[in-house]
Amino acid sequence: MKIRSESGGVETRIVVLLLVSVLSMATERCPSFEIAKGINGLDKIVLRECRSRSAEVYLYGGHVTSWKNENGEELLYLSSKAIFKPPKPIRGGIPLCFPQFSNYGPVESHGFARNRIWELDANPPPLPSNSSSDAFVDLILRPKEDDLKMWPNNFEFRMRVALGSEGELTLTSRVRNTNSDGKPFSFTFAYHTYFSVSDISEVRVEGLETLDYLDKLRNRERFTEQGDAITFESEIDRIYLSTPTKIAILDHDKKRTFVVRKEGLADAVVWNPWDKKSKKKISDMGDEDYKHMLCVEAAAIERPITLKPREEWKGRLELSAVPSSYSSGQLDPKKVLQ
Ligand code: TA6
Repeated sequence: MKIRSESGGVETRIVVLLLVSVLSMATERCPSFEIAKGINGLDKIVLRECRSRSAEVYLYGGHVTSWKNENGEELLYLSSKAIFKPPKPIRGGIPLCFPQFSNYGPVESHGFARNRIWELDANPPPLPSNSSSDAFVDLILRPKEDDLKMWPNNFEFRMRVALGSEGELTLTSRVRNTNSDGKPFSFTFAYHTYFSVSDISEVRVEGLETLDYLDKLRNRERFTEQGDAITFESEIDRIYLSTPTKIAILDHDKKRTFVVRKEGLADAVVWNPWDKKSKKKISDMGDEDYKHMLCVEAAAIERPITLKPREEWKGRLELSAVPSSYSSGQLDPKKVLQ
């Protein structure tokens, strides 16, 4: 753009002013943390990272419902029919299954943490973090009277949701046994993550090859994964046992790979309800939605976590979305396990 002298002067100033305001807006807004009213007036936290990446967490369920990349693209599936009204869990995003995964215990399926109102944690104990992020929020859940009737244990469930400088989304959970009667307790757990995919029949999951799994569609019988990657052509509902800490979901159409890194969570659940179950059994999910979602859930199921009073467990999930070419080589299970 050629700037002429006299009028050129004025134009330069305008350009500079524009640049300054864009920059100040950008620096002002990022990284940032904002409390806002979400669907049905439920409180949510909006995290923003500098390059227009963002994440949203509802206090209802401590539930991450959105994670967007620098192009503003949504990376998590959230059902258009999701119900944002207690006690119905929100369909999509990252529901938290605690103190019980599925019906592995005495309380309601997937536990009660996902349909309780969490609080902002004003003074969380320090959390050594290995990722640089200033956009984060700390939440806390403690049992209410009704919860204690169902699951008679006192606990503090703290969770930090952080949006990293490379756009990675990290959820770090810390569960502490605060029973004053000396009683230990055990629980199972899952980050029930719904990934948004372009076309489920074009997706493959790497990192679970050769592992044993419990197949919910076959009475939770134990089988061994034979394939060199998991691909999808029908309903799947499996708990993969003692998996590597890194799993990849390759979405060829989108030339995107989700990398799931996990700590303190030995297992991984892979779920897609496919057409029949979506239509017949899952009213808060669109009939065709199964084509655009896949749950890969970092979990602790086979060996429940047991905590004595004052003991604390930490379970960390880090999600990143990278251009596909990066991944497939890197995530050869043999290499990953080295
Ligand atoms: O994680 C897989 C699974 O346990 C499936 O069996 C299916 O029930 C899914 O969770 C959804 O559960 P929800 O209670 O949210 O409908």
